[in-house]
Amino acid sequence: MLHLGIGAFHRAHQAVFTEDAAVATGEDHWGICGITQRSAAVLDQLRPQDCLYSVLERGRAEEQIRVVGQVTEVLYAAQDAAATTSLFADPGISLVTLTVTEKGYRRSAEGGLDRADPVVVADLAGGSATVVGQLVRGLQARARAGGGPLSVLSCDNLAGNGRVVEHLVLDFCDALPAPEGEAIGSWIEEHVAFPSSMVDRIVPATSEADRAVVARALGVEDRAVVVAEPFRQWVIENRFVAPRPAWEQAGAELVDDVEPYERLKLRTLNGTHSMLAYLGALRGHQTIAEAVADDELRGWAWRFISDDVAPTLSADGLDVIAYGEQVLERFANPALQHRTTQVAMDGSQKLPLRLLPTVRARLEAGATPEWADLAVAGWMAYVVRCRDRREGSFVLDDPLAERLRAAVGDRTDAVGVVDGLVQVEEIFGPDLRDVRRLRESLAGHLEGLL
Ligand code: CS2
Repeated sequence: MLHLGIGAFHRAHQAVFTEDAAVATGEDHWGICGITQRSAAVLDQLRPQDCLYSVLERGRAEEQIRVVGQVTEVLYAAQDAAATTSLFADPGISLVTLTVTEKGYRRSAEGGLDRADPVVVADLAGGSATVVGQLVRGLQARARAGGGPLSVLSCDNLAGNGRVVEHLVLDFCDALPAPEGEAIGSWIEEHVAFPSSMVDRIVPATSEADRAVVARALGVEDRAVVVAEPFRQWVIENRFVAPRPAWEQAGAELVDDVEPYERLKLRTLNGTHSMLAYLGALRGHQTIAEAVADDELRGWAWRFISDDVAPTLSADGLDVIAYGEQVLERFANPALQHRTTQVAMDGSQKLPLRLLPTVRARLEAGATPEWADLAVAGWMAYVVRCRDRREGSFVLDDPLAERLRAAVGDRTDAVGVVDGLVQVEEIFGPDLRDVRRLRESLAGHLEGLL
């Protein structure tokens, strides 16, 4: 299979499921060719060591190390564009998976292809720098070579991630010159499936201390160590048109409708993660575990889950309360040095997916989402703090950082900051800025936080 975005999460999650499936079934013909996107760093780490790497699993009481051998090659999209495109045409490839993070899809405020993005424009002219460009150019190569069906499986934290990819790919085809775009568009509709999946495993950034632990244990230097919690979950929409690994033999769940699981995970786990990241960072907590150990923050997180998130998911029939309790226990794992700043990254891409759906659903139900509003206000206070502090853990790492700085300006009053930030349509859409009681609730929380 091809994997776009071979970062730490993929290596601790999907590659592990794939190796476990190989062990369980004895079918060890699934190799992963990773296409790294942002830099050649992962390629430089993995290639010299035969693409082997270790997963340092840090449980509360014990840690385990396993060496994973499922990755067989790594390419760098910017340097190996031709090789990447031709791999799509390889009959040995039946599956493409993605973990390119929320910002990797380069979507417009409306959720479609951002045709104003200069990199997208360049790809429409023949490039393949964007993920959607790599997919379409690769599928064109496959179509030209008379290749067979292919499944494209997103493993990113987006609701309906398979639909998101399909929509972007077909949007890209529509934006191509007519005969070319129609030809590849109809080929894709006939030969490609875009199943969705919900993925879950906490994978903190690897530290030098982690690498030292592995070096002592293995007796070799592994420059590609990834760190993870013991827990992992993968719920996959059973909609494939070509062979795939038997991931269900490794504990993955194949379901007809994955969206209830995605909503549960995004709104409960990821929403609470962001709440604890921003409110925790503002209190000087370096890690999520420290934030959860703060009784007041844990109490607020619990109210967020039980009072605001749970009512929005009642129709899905999943046990939000039990899941929420498990999530807070996972967050409390002191062995994971999961930094609040790591989770705080890319807030402009994350809030619309993990916090604002809860806000919207509660407003539509006529309720005031006190705790979800507190989480959003926490993000706003974090943006202000990054403007004022610009050091240490307060650097605004966000693709819209400049937009956000401009939206906040030099305002110091809560009402002014809220009014500035709710204007950012990529985050709040065209509607939420006009919801007076939301603005008032956010300003009330933000006043206290500032
Ligand atoms: C985290 C996620 O950094 C973040 O935004 O909320 O990476 C989270 O750790 C994973 O989704 C857990 O499955």
